[in-house]
Amino acid sequence: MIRIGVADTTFARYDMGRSVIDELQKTDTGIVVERYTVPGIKDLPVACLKLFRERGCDIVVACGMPGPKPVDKISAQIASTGLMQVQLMTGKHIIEVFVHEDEARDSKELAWLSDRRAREHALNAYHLVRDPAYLTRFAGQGLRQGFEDVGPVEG
Ligand code: RDL
Ligand code: RDL
Ligand code: RDL
Repeated sequence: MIRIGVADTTFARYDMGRSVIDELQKTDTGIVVERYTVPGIKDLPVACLKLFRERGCDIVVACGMPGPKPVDKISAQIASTGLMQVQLMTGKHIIEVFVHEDEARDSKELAWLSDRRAREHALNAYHLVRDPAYLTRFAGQGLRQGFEDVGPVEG
């Protein structure tokens, strides 16, 4: 049985964890989801570590929303570095679903982007854990999560 962790935050202005879980539930009835919500992105690395060690997850999707200010960008870099460290400590993937508040023009687009990036990365996590070779068929295709794919270049 596949156990997928979802770590998310109360700081985020959109419930990306719910989008991830909704998307995962469409794929396969054999998935168990373990959710862990923390205050903010800097709390995500240990949340992910606990999802691996204490709740037996095979992969974790970590959702967070860095704010628009320089201090938030620094927090995002620290959080991301922590997530890398946990991946290297455990040898397991953490799919980082970060949506920066200033990527979107307004709150409506921020909600749309958050939902779509969360759902697309939920499927990336699902495929990585189900069949690590699956994504190779899309290698070099310029895929993005949220906004439109940019596609491959010719040459
Ligand atoms: O451990 C408690 C907090 O320090 C932690 O939750 C931080 O991640 C909170 N936080 C910041 O302190 C900050 O300056 C967050 C951001 N910016 C941010 O942009 N997004 C967050 N948290 O999710
Ligand atoms: O874990 C899921 C994603 O967070 C991870 O795949 C990132 O590497 C995706 N990514 C970004 O989030 C980003 O801001 C990438 C880039 N920029 C980039 O420039 N090139 C990438 N990925 O290959
Ligand atoms: O070059 C335009 C975008 O690719 C760029 O703004 C990316 O950095 C946007 N982005 C993030 O900022 C991020 O934190 C992306 C991701 N995560 C991601 O996981 N997937 C993306 N973009 O396609």
